Amino acid sequence: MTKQLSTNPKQDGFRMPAEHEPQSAIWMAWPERTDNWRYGAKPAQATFVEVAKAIAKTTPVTMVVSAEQFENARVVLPSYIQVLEMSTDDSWMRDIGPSYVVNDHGERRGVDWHFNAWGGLVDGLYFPWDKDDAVARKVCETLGDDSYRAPIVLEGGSIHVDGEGTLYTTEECLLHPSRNPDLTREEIEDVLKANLSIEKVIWIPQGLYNDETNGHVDNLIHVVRPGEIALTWCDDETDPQYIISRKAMDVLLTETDAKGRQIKIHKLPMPGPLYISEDEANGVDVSEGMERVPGERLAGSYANYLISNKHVIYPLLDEVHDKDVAMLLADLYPNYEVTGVNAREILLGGGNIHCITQQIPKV
Ligand code: KQY
Repeated sequence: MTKQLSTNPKQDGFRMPAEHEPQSAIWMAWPERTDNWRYGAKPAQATFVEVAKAIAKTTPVTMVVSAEQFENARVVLPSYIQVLEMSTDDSWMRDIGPSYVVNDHGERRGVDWHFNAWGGLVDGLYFPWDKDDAVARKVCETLGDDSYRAPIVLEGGSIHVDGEGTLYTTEECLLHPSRNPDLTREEIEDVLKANLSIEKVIWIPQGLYNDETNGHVDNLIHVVRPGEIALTWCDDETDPQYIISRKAMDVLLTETDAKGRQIKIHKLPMPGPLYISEDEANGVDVSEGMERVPGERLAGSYANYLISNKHVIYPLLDEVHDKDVAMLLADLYPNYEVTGVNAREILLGGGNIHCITQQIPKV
């Protein structure tokens, strides 16, 4: 029987591993909402199938899906992808799934953050979000793992850890009035330290331009390995991303990580800039939280890739840069496989490959 624990991971000797550490599975959630995914979510579903197939080259994948879509998902996904019925409000497993922690005795537990659809009643993207909020606990329950109900609103995509004591996040998201308005920066740091056993938080001022998550860090940077960061870069001074990336670089160059290392930065080109077309915008049902206006700037980033058991799965977003990014990633990750998946449909929904996946560490 699994338990919801009333202690915290740090006092119990558990820490959050980095994404490059061994994983036993990747979990995803099937896209369905027609006010987020165009044309009845069919193009997005086809993309999720491709992402799942790519990940499954090195890591088993579980796809959770509603009762209504179970039959369809089972048919279009290959038999080696596990399909499991579970209710969700949308399909961003990075944000609704558990952040797993492990100890030195080969045990793992889930951290189940409060989820409020990226901003609750202040500037959230949909209502209600109770099914999403219940997902982390259900994942842990299904895997037979105990969990902690962490006392703050947080999405998994708003943090990156290096597994050696450092956590990267953005002020824009974690200090946003729609997340934990009653907590100070120091109080939020204390919760992160208690729940992930990190020692140092590196606060990057802002996330990617026009990101509807209030600047998730996983859409701006990725941790390549402890002490090394891939950062979305923009050389066009007239682009709003220019100053955002520079400010991020300033912080990363000024700070040292939890082990006292100077941080090495690898620049990732920015795709585009990319915009939503009229046809793409018109394919989405109208809703209050998620506006899709033709011509609007999309929050496209190559940093939104997944690392899974010596395999990097990255989004193909712009023919001008896709191949260079593959070469760059191959350089950054020697002895890793690098797979690109055409990811425009995920981008149209507001995120990318990292946002729709959640790793379960191997113990
Ligand atoms: O982590 C993410 N990028 C989730 C984005 C949610 C967008 C909903 N339209």
